[in-house]
Amino acid sequence: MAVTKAKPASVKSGSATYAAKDIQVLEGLDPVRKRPGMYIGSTGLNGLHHLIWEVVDNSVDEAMAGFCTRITITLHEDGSCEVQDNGRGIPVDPYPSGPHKGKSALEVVLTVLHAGGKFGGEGYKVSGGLHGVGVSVVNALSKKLIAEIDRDGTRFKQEFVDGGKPKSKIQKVGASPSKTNGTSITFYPDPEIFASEGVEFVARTVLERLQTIAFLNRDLEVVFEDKRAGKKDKVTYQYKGGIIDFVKHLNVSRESLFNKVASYEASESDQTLEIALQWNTGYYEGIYGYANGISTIEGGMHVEGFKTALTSVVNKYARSSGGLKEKEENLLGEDIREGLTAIVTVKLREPQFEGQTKAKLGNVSIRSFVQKETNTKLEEWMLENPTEANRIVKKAVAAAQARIAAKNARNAVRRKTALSGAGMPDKLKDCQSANPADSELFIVEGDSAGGTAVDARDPQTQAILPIRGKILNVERARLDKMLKNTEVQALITAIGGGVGNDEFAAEKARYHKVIILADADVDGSHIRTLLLTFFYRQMRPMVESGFIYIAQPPLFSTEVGKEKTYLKDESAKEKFLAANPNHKKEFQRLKGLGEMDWQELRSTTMDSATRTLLQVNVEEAAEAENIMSVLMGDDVESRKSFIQKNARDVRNLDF
Ligand code: 0RA
Repeated sequence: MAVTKAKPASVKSGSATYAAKDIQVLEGLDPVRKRPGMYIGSTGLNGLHHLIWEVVDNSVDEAMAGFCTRITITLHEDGSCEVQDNGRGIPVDPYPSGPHKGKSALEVVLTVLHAGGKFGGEGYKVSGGLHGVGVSVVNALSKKLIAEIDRDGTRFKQEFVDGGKPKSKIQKVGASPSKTNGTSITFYPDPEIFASEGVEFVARTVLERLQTIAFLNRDLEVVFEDKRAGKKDKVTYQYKGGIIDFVKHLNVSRESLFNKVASYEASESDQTLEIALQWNTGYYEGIYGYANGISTIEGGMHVEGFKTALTSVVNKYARSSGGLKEKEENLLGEDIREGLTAIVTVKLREPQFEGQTKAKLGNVSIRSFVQKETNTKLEEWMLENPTEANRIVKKAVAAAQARIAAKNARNAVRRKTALSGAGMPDKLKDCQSANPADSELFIVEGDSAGGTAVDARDPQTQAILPIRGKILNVERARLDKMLKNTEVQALITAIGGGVGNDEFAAEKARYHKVIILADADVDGSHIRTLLLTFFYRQMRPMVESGFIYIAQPPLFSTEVGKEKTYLKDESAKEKFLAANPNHKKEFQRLKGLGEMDWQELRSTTMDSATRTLLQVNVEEAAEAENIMSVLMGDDVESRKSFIQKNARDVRNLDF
């Protein structure tokens, strides 16, 4: 999912003694309430959860600085979120002079934008950075916030209301209940700010993030407690192995190539790296990059440096061990990365986040650092672990052979297309328009549904290609096999932009909407997943251009009088029942496209005036690829449990 990020914080070194005077002061909180999106990305659910990340990141910073071993996140029954840590406690001493004279440091941290330890604190060598817009932003967007600080045996408390207004000065409320220092921030998100999607936190979203934080911060204890009505849950994450455990966790559902996880770390002046990697017997690569604890889904310099060195180290080893003969070509990076799971986490000052979603690390200096360290440390690891190293080489050689086979298969398809001239596949019912911008191609599962779709279409702009899903469905194999499938060949010819990652040209595509129309059952979602993986792998520009869609045939039907009414999904059904409280007729759960006649298929699913389409983005297509590796992997148990878990709402299988 695309996450919009706020401005990265900068880190400067300052004086050795940290006191209130060191906290720099920029501005009040009004701008935050005026333009919340600027600070937390959005005011939807993403933005709401951003408030938690913001507060937690402060505690994580305290942990990174070596002062905190446990962070507890509690979702309270009254809708608030509490983040508690056993760090040093936010300073409470009053400002001796200046515009904030007399105010406590705590109050300034919570009421002044960009104030905080990150700007000048000696203890904060490396900052969480990206989320570091400051906890004052959380205060600004909360209807109430309570800060409780334990320092040197005393409990301090200060409360804020209505977007960060202090209710009173900081108070000493007695002795600390426990002997340790620490900070607790309890905030109530302002429902007026988060009006569009509400203020209810989603436990699963929080859990996922907290688990990642625990993996990235070895040994840090991260406790989650859900105390909300009907939700009771308590989970503790703590990993002695850190990112080694992270890699094992990512590979649990897969069959690993060997048991060991390679890992190394390094640091130089202002930057550090930690890398862990392992291969599985699958075909996909998963390199997960982090910079200062922030996920860099678009990659960046750290990941580039890692990939470059990995390619060179493995080739060097392959040559010297005889795994690769003298006359054979070098292995490509993609061959070596097949089945690789890796965590590349770096910490640095002033991280530059670039790219569409500000999730790509731009600092050039980190590339050579990661490359240099990987070159020496990974080579050492391979020399010390020859059994594992030889397996890596063997797998990469097999991947290279498969790559060459796939290329030959693509060339064969291309030659065939060229021989038959502009000849379109027999199965394709093309549209009359020759303008790609208003042409749509429906890929329809099954010949019979294909026939109905032909009747239902607008022949001017809508083309139909029936595809027999079963054929794809049974193949547990690489994409090169998929290319040998005649249905897929027809698809390539119909789209007309070529095939393969280097050659595909979206500007030659004959349709700017390619719409997958499959049944709402397990087979249907399997086919969707396969096709999405195919587009992601072989026609990625189609996905990047937003040309790939998923049709949304209705899930339910019911009768109103003599008329059949179709309802898109569960929420449409609920809305319908709310509007028709006396409706007694049953609801049918629609499984197949075959249950509708052509008029119904047209109005519910195909007619551009009345249908809804899901546009597929790159991350969703990438996720389909992950799902495919679970569906097609050798681990029967996780495949079974995955299908069972997702069978209730088969649409989940897509994303
Ligand atoms: C600035 C200085 C010091 C601690 C902190 C900030 C701090 C901030 C947060 C936010 C959440 N938990 C936190 N824990 C600590 C150090 C003050 C000193 O020298 O004692």
